[in-house]
Amino acid sequence: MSDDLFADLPPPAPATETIAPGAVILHRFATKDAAGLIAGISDIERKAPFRQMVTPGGYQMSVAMTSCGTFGWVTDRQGYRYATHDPETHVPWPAMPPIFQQLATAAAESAGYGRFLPNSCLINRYEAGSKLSLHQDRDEQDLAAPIVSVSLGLPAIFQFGGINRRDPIKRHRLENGDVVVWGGPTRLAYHGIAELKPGLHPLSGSYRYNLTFRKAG
Ligand code: MD3
Ligand code: FE
Repeated sequence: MSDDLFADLPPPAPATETIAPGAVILHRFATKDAAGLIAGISDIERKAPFRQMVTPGGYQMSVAMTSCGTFGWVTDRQGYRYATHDPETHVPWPAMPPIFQQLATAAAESAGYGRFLPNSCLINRYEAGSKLSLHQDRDEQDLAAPIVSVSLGLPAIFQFGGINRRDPIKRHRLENGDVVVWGGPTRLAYHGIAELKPGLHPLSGSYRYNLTFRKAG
């Protein structure tokens, strides 16, 4: 009889996993904050409801979005952009809650990017069947600043390619509390989220949320 109960299992994923130059997954970095972050989302959505926006090409997105902070990301038939006011309500986006900003700053620091002070947080809400097609994030003014992303609730498969659309794609499972920091050479990498599988999460019910912190303007 083996006295090592774990002898047949693969080693656990390291807490900090570099998946490409400049891209670091901080596994479970936000797990302890997850309930507080989801409470923050509920607060924000009362002031700036989730909405499924239309792309410049005329397709309605399956992901519902809202924002907080000085700048919010919006899309319509005119194009993609950052705006200081919610186009639905014409009021400024809700302030970024201190726990949001503190987490983003701590994660960037932990991943080796000095002092990161985001002025925008895009909040994505996925339900079963929602997906985000392969894209680049290049609407931000300061492309030298990293992006910090926080996964909450149901798990998803993250698709991560290269700088060219046709570069091979790697897949990573992102779970509740996982934080990813993207900067340097991967800041303009193509990425997406595969169709969300149905499920129930104790903190988020049938949803997955993703926060992306950006230096937008
Ligand atoms: C790699 N969100 O909001 S987060 C987005 O899970 C977005 O909702 C996805 O892509 C989500 O734009 C993925 C991971 C992510 C975010 C930004 C990146 C990866 C990135 C920017 C550059 C490279
Ligand atoms: Fe993106």
